[in-house]
Amino acid sequence: PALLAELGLTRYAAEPIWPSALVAGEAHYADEEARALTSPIHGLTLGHFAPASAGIVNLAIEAAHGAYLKWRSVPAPLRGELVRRIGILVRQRKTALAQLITLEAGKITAEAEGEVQEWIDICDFAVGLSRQLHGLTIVSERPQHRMMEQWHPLGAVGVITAFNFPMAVWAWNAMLALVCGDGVVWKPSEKTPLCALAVQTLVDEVVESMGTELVPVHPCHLVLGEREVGERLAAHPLLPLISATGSTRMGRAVAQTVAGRLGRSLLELGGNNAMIVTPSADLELALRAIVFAAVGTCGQRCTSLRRLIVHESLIEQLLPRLVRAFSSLPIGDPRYPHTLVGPLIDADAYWAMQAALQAAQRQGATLLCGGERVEQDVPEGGYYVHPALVRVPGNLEVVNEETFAPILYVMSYEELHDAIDLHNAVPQGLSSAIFTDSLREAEQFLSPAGSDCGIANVNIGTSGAEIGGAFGGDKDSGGGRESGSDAWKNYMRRVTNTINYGDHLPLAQGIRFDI
Ligand code: UN1
Repeated sequence: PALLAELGLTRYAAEPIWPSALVAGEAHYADEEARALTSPIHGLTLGHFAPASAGIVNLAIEAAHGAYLKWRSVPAPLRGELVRRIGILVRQRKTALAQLITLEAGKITAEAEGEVQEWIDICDFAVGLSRQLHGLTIVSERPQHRMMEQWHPLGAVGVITAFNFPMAVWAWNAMLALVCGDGVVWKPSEKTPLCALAVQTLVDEVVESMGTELVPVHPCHLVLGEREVGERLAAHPLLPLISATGSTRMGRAVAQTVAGRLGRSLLELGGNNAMIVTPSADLELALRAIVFAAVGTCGQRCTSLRRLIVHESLIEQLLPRLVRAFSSLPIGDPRYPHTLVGPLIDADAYWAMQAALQAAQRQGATLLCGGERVEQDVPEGGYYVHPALVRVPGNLEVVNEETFAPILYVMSYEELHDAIDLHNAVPQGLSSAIFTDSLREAEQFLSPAGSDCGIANVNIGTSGAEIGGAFGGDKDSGGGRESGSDAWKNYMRRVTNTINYGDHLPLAQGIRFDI
């Protein structure tokens, strides 16, 4: 109760059924059948919520579109002021927000706080950006003409997010969309509605505290629900951009619906991230990077390390050390400060992990350690597992799939070009890394003929990207780029202007058309 009070959630969480939507700061309750939400920590029920009905979803989309019509004319630096104040309140509530992430998504405290920090960081980034939404000026081929580009707000943006980053991924999208002058409708994962209610409540509080003179409308809205709600967003013509994070299967469905109406989609889908460890690698660094990337967030990041491609000369040395590291991890209640591996999100995730391990062994892999459920010294009712290390001869069929659990497949290589081929021979292309002290090897990995991922790192792991870079990957990872760099352009529309300040009307390409 103290946590809910600190997050301004008392009034919602006290209800037998939580609101299905927060639209313009107002709670809406759906008649649909409610479902119980349990915590991955101990399986205890946290509350109930009903998916938003079609009517409520439409209301939220129309509210976001209506908001955009006003918000687009507020000068961008003033839009940035809203984001600046959101960032201040997030800082004040950082601990409580992180505790809620831990409770609902099962993340350990340090990683939950890291996630809230990502929100704070993207606020700062977006505030700076609010004075830098600039276009080019271009010389014209015609005398006394000038060309320029402007970036205008795009409209209302539909944001669909996953359970594993229940706040940060929305924040990457929403904080940029806000400074870009867009409205936002958010459908979070049905596994983390309470985090979403806390986030939306915080934004609504800031909007209301600023008064209608500074912020004439509520630009952000929330709808809870399952796949059907996401489908409604994807199909709606008032959402020119759908930004969706989740599985490749989900992304493919969203992309097809959005493309059918010629909308824009920004997709952050699965990864199958690998690290190459070469003979010159600093093994101490590599070991730490491997363990954090493979077992952090219990292997449930889209950037989690799933494949380790090790030079054959290192295998004998590295494997026993990895087995030791994997076998001695503090696994348990994510609220305890010394825990490094918390629970899987739910029973389905546990069974998917078991199925993958069995398939791997059927296909010729050897389980080196882990995979089994931890039942001692962990809260009853949660799905705690020993992270698994699996020796594979190469990219087996099961290795091509992303299993959202802590399984690390280890394979060996002889020549770097073979390692790069193995690296790229999966359907996904999100994040990648090489550990090497050889400049040649590092540059080869980063070159056009190297890693085919959207993120390629040297001497750091695959996960834990900073917000300043563009985040995303290619192939089955979806092709979208969010967060830093020039990802803001996704949330705006580009307009090319040509201005004639002369008293003639020359036509481009030298065309003569005298009347
Ligand atoms: C995700 O798992 O969906 O790079 C996002 C990372 C985090 C974001 C991951 N900054 O691991």
